[in-house]
Amino acid sequence: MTALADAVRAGDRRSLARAITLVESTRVDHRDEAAALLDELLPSTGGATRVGISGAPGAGKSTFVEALGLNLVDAGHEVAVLAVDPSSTLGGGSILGDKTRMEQLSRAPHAFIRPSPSGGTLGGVARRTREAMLVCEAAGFDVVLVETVGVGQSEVAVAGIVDVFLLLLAPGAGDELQGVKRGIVELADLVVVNKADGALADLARHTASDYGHALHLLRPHTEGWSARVLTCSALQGVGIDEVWTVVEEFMAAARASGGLSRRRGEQAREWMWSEVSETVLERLRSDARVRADLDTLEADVVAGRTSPTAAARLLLDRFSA
Ligand SMILES: Nc1nc2c(ncn2[C@@H]2O[C@H](COP(=O)(O)OP(=O)(O)OP(=O)(O)O)[C@@H](O)[C@H]2O)c(=O)[nH]1
Ligand SMILES: [Mg+2]
Repeated sequence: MTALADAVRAGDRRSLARAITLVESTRVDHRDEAAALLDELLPSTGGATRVGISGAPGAGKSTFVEALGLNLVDAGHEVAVLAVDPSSTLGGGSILGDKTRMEQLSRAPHAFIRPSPSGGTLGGVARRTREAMLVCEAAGFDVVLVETVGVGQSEVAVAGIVDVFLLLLAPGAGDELQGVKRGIVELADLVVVNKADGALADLARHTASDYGHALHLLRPHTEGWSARVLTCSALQGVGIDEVWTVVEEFMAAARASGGLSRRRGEQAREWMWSEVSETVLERLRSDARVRADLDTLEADVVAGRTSPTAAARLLLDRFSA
């Protein structure tokens, strides 16, 4: 693991990819290796600006990430993009589409794009993404962009691993119509109305001012920061630099107030507990005493002969006996 850690830190791309594959693996022996690797890498992490980017399907997230990523690379940044899509499998569906949409960025030497595979729980997706993020930081990336689709719960998980959470919207519809849950709007540190170009420009401005008013009524996601609303056109590359300027303002304020280290500390604490929950559950499920007559017990629960609560207690008692 030390050799792999050294190669990651030296910026070797193949080792970076191997390291991420390792942290994504669910095999028990791989989990142990991944933990050792992350321990080695930990002192070299923490140096990136971690940005979560969410929005309904078709809002233009991938186009936006590509435009922002290219600007950042041009400005001398090293940019890693992690695309979280709990609904697709590795190499499947929309991830492949994203790859093509981020065609230029994926060819840029100072950028690295990596889809996060689904499979397993949402907590698992967040865990793997978080670990992949740390590996990227150790490899020297100073910006990590995490893209996720804003329809389910994945953004709540993603908001729990980033420094700043950006919600990308298309002009027009209110959040319900865009399939974005109110709870997700509440997580936003920054709302960006995309597609502010051509015939949609006016509508984009209206949408932005609507959100400006709405956000005034919400409790800010980050203490001491009122969520900002901007417009941009990812397609034409207009307004992208302004978005980054606000991200940097956010980071500067969060560093100065101590909010950034508090947030990261809190995230690490929560991560520890979700790690505990996941691991306990994995061990419980594979425990011989638990598995003994599991089929019968489950059948009893299904048939209503045993209550779920009683069955759960029985399993837990066996496990902790
Ligand atoms: N007019 C206009 N169209 C845009 C803009 N940004 C993206 N689009 C278009 O919107 C469509 C969806 O863009 P994507 O970047 O794939 O959107 P996405 O949010 O990543 O979509 P999913 O990954 O499927 O959730 C594409 O046809 C883009 O060309 C923009 O700034 N202006
Ligand atoms: Mg996309």
